[in-house]
Order: sequence, then C-alpha cells, then structure tokens
Amino acid sequence: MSTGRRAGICRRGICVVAATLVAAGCAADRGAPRARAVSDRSPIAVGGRTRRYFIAAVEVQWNYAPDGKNEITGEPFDEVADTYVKPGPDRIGSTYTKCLYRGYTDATFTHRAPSGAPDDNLGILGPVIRAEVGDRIVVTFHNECGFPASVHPHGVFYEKDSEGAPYNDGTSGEDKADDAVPPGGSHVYRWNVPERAGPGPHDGSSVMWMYHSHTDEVRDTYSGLMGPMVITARGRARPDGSPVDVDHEVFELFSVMNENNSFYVDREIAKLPNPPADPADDDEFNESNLMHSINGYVYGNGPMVTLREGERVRWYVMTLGTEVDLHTPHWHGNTVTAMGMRTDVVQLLPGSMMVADMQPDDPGIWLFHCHVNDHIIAGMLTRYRVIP
Ligand SMILES: [Cu+2]
Repeated sequence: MSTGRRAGICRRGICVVAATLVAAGCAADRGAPRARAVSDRSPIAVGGRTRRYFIAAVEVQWNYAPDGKNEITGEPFDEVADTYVKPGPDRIGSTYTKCLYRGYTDATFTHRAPSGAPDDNLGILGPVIRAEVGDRIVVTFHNECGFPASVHPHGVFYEKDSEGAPYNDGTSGEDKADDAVPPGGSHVYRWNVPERAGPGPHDGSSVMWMYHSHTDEVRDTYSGLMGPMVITARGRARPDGSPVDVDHEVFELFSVMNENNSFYVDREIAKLPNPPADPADDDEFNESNLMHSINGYVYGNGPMVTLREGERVRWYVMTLGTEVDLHTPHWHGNTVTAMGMRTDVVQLLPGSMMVADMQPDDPGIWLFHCHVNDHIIAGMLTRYRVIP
C-alpha cells in the first residue's frame, strides 16, 4: 500500500541485454577458480571442509501470483488485490522480469543444482549457502543479467577481493574485481567461516546470514538478487551442511519488492499498450508495482510449506528493503522460540535475519503472514500445513 512517499524511479543505466544462455563456448571466461594466497590474518579453517557453490545471476519472468486467485480467501482477487496483480493497458500486473541467483552443479553453469532447502520453496531467493564453523566457502559467480552485479555475504570472513561491494575502501586492482561483475563475467568469492560467523552464546545450532548483490545495492536487490546462508556450530552439521538437531528448515523473505526501482522497470513499461505519461510521477502506477510478497508470492500464491507434527522445524526469516520493510511474521496455530523467548510473532527491520524454532503440535492448514495491517491488505500472507 501507499508508503506515504512516492517511490523514486531510477532511470539511468537500464540494461536491456537479453539473458545469455551459458554454453560450453562461454566457459573460457570462467575457468578454474583463481589460486590465491590467503593472508596470515585470515582465520582459515584447519581441517574444515571447502564448500563450493556455483551461482549465476539469471533473468527470469517472475509471476508473483501464478495461481491467479487469492489463495487465502479461496476467492478471485478483489479490487484491492487487483491494484497489484491485474495487468492492463497501463499496468504491469503480477509478472515482472527479475534477475535471480540460481545454483548450478559446476562452472559450466549448464545443470541446475538443488536449492538446498528441503521443500524447494525458496521462490525468488537464491540457493541456500551452507557451512560449518571451520569450513571455507567458495562461490563461483557468473553474471548472466544485463547489469553489473556481485555477491556480498553477511557474517562470514572475507578479504577485499571477496566482499562484493564497490566503495572508497582504499583498495585497487584485483581487490576490486569482486565489486561489479559485468554482464557475461565471472568472479570467485572466497569466504572463511571462523567462530564469529557461527552461533553465539544464545543461538541454537545454526545461525542465518544473507547474501545479496551490492554493486548497486538498492536496485540489485529490488531486481531480485538475494539469498540465505546457514552456518552451523562446529561439529553440528550433517554432510549437507544442515544442522544435526533440526528435522526441517524453512526460509522466508518478507519484502515489499519495489519494482519501480528494479533495473527492468523501463523494459516493463515499454511493453504496455498505453503506458503512463509520466510513470515516475504517477502515484497509482507506482503503487501497483509494490509487491508485498513472501518469497516473491502474494496472497498465498506459490507452494505451501508442509511440516509434520512433532518434528523440529527451524524457520529462517529475513528482509531487506526500506522503511516500509518492517515486518512482523506471525504463525497461526503453533508457537516458536526466537532469541530464547516464546512467541508467535517475530520482528524484522530492513536487513534483519531471524531464526525461530517450532515443534508443531497442532495439525491443520495455518495462516503465516506479516502482521502489519497495510501489508496484510496488500497480500503479504501465505499458509503452511502441519500434518499428523
Ligand atoms: Cu510486513
């Protein structure tokens, strides 16, 4: 819903380069990860595993409402929902071009890897990056989108060639190669996982971090480049990196995706038969592009998480965005513990990551939604199911 302040629309640098399919012929510019000496101050793992990920930024057509109806009411979209989801001569509707992180099996970027989430319910989120304290993470990133992008991690240890953020940090040369990977380009990011990247004294067996593009942080993330990362305590991970004392992990991004600030907004506007005369000053048009979504879905569209009664469930919830991105994820039917306290609502501010543990005891189909009224009206709701 209206933010009370019209969202700005950026015009510069809109790229319309079509996504390039990665083929063997493109492999030369990726090659093997660059060998690099690690400085003495790096808290390098001793005996830990190296966990390799191959992640591309890929252009997709993303539909926030693929079911075509309000799954929360079970009814067709009403007039309010149509504000956001109904296409028209001067409205984009529910499908937008986005640039998303997607995991691949190797540096040829030809075969998709599993998402790393048990239900594969990540939606627009990138694959789950996992490690245990003592490990190191190597991410080979390939940019297939039409604008420069990067992979900036939270929490783990990185040196200046693996931070993924351009700013006046006194570095130069190779230490800048990670800042803005150009369209068609690649970079290998190397992150160590020292104790300070793992659970603290009041955490459980794993903590959540996020990663996102930070070349043009605002437009990169509104375009879709975000993903979750899970770090377990030393000795508390299964071989796949999931925490040993958790049966089921769920990842949820609460976000007012401001498509007015995506790299692709001009391309979308150009498709309209009767585009707004001045989109940047058209408040109703701008409102129609604020997608109040959970993992990139509105009004309960998208896959439903299914849990079993009694299993140990860990929810990882996060948000990015701006001042409207204060979200209060609320679980109906079951409670969680978060930060050592019992609750059924947790609080997120922009850039927040929160872990909440649940042991469901109440079978049924339950609402899971943001408790901010404005966001409820605009579709930031979904459901989860608990089966006996
Ligand atoms: Cu909210």
